[in-house]
Amino acid sequence: MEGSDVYGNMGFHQQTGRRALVDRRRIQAPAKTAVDDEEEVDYANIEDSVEPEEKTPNSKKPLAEEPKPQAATKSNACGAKSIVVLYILLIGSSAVWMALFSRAFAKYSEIAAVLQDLRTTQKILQDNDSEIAAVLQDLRTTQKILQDNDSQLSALVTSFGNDMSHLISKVCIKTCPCEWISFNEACYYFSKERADWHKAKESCNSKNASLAVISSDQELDYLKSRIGSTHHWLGLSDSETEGSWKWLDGRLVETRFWNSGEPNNAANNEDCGKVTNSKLNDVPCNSEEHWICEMKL
Ligand SMILES: [Ca+2]
Ligand SMILES: [Ca+2]
Repeated sequence: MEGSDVYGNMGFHQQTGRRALVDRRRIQAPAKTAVDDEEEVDYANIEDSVEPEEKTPNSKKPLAEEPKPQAATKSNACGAKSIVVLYILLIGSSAVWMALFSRAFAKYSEIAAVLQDLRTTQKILQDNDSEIAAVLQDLRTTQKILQDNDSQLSALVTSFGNDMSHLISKVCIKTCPCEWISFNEACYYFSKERADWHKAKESCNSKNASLAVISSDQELDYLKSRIGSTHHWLGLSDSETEGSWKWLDGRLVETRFWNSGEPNNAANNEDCGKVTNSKLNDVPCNSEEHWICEMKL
């Protein structure tokens, strides 16, 4: 059919015109863009859209109306919306990342401050440890000194105890009983009561002592100084042999110890001797006098 051939030629001319229009746009475009690609896609769509027209030879569309780029305009709007959405997403994600980064930075700052505090605390503890170690060392040194001193003190106490025991033993030996007086390693007892010579002698014996006997001028002078004006029996008599005066220890009585004119054996009854503030005198043994007991240390 000629009509079909004519319409078919018209479709061919329409395709040729559109391709020429696209080629001009490509030539006029400074560079290939995504939009151009879309146009190419549109071109294909156009071709596709033309094909049904080939199948419908009755369609009569003017050549000038077909090149309208409606699909390209829609694609550009859709791309712009996508770009806006992308920008919005990019801005939103950037804001989120900024917020997260700010929060992380704040946390990092807090952690850094905590770490700094921990380091400071650790340093303080280390310093305190050093001080404590020094104090402990001083304490150990002091403890050792105290232990050494304690050992020395224990040794001193032991030595002191031994010395004290030794001294006490000596003091006990050299100490006279109560109411006794010490002189030249001897103890003397001066009686407050009076008795005859024999009772006086027994009294001294009951005290593990004896009537005092004189061994030196110093002893006689000492006893005289203690009795004052009173008279005291001593351990001397001539009861065994008249005129032979002896001390109770068996020694003869020294002549120089007698008072002047003594012993005179007055009334032929003076067989016992006593001491006065003027040396020795013989008197009757039944006379009642004070007496002096003597105990050797
Ligand atoms: Ca006589
Ligand atoms: Ca006489």
